[in-house]
Amino acid sequence: MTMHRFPEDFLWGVATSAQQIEGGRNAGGRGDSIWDWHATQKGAIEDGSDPSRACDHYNRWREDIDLMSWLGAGAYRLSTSWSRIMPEGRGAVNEAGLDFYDKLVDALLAAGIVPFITLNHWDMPHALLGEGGWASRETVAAFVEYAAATTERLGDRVRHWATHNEPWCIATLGYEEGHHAPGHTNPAEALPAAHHLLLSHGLSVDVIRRNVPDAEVGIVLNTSPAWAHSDTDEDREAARRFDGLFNRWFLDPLFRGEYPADAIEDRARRGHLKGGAMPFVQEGDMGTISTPIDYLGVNYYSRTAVKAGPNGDPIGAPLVPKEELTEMGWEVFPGGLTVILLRIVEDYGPKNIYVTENGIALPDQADGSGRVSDPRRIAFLRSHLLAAHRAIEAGVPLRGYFHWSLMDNFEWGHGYTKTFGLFRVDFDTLERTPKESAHWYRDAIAANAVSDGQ
Ligand code: IFM
Repeated sequence: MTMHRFPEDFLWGVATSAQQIEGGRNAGGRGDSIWDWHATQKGAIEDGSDPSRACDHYNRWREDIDLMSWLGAGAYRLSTSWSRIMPEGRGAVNEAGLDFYDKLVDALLAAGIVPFITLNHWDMPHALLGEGGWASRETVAAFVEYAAATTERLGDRVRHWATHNEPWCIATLGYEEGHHAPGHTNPAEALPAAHHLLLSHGLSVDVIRRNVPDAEVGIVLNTSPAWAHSDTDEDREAARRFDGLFNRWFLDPLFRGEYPADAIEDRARRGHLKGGAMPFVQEGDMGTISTPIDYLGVNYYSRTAVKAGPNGDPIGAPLVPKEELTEMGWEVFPGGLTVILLRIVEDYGPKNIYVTENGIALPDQADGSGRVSDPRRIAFLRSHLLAAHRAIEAGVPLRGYFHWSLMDNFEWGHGYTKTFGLFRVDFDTLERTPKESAHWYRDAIAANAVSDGQ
């Protein structure tokens, strides 16, 4: 058995997001978000639930910081709720909303936990939807206002900021496929939405730097290496297309200041861009989007094995039997983390990288005393941390790892049916109980090392 030691300053963390844990829907002047509204739409949430109470973190945040201290976590990735801070999306700031995060940040720092704040983890104020949400360029200025107000208040204590979480999900699942809020199914909205997200990111980077001494500013992308399902030309071509639309559509503008030409052609062929034109891209936008950042947040859950569909369009088709997939239907493929990290470094050269999310949804049955034995999560953690370690050895500037998630929470369109937490949450009593994986992670953090179990 070999112990694989991490760098001395490696940050071990856990991650959550406001909408998924806070609850307190109308508390302290908070406005509704698009997810509060989306959850009221028939059939939008698998179990008919909503995030109004979620984990009640809004009232139990002290207890949740104690959980992190028990784990020995050095960092916590959270998001602020735009609807709590600016209930109308722009304009008036809700001081009570900022007060909530003020107290939370102070308590985290007092516990020796470094806060990493993401400004937009999908919960845009519902008031902005009337103008088109992210499909409208007007939303860009609203987001910058919110970023300014939030960093002005918290920037004296919080150094690490991310603008958006997983813009692909917002644009594609929200505006094209309709699985996420606001539930639109209009492919013509997805690319403008993605562009406005990126533009608001670029504009906010400077604003955040003005408000935060010694700031570390980045953005968080969901990444997945594309795997051709077979060695046929068709499947290889489909994998290239998937990579263009999923990974490079965001990485290229951020690091190279341009959208990938092959992916533009693919979109145009699918009729999503009339004549290949992108009228939503205005002069100067690409320079703004590619404003240098301090770190890239990489969310990694799985590779994507891709088959060619009827028009050659990419179709995800896992390479392993169904029984081996997670509750989300995702393949466990730790090697993909090393692959994507190496590729990002080689192709884009970010200064620093954090794995800002990585985790697994399992059936997680509790026994009579609420105890959860989750050996598959422990195996997942071990194999992915070893994959991250291999990347560090190969020269990737990986500075930390945030497990998704601290605790079971509101998993968007799946409601409370998918559990990713290190801590089990009983959604009747709201009691938190460490799963066996929480004990394992705690030991790994204390050792600053992971054994390969051999
Ligand atoms: O729960 C989500 C999170 O909000 C964004 N990344 C993926 C997680 C699991 O689906």
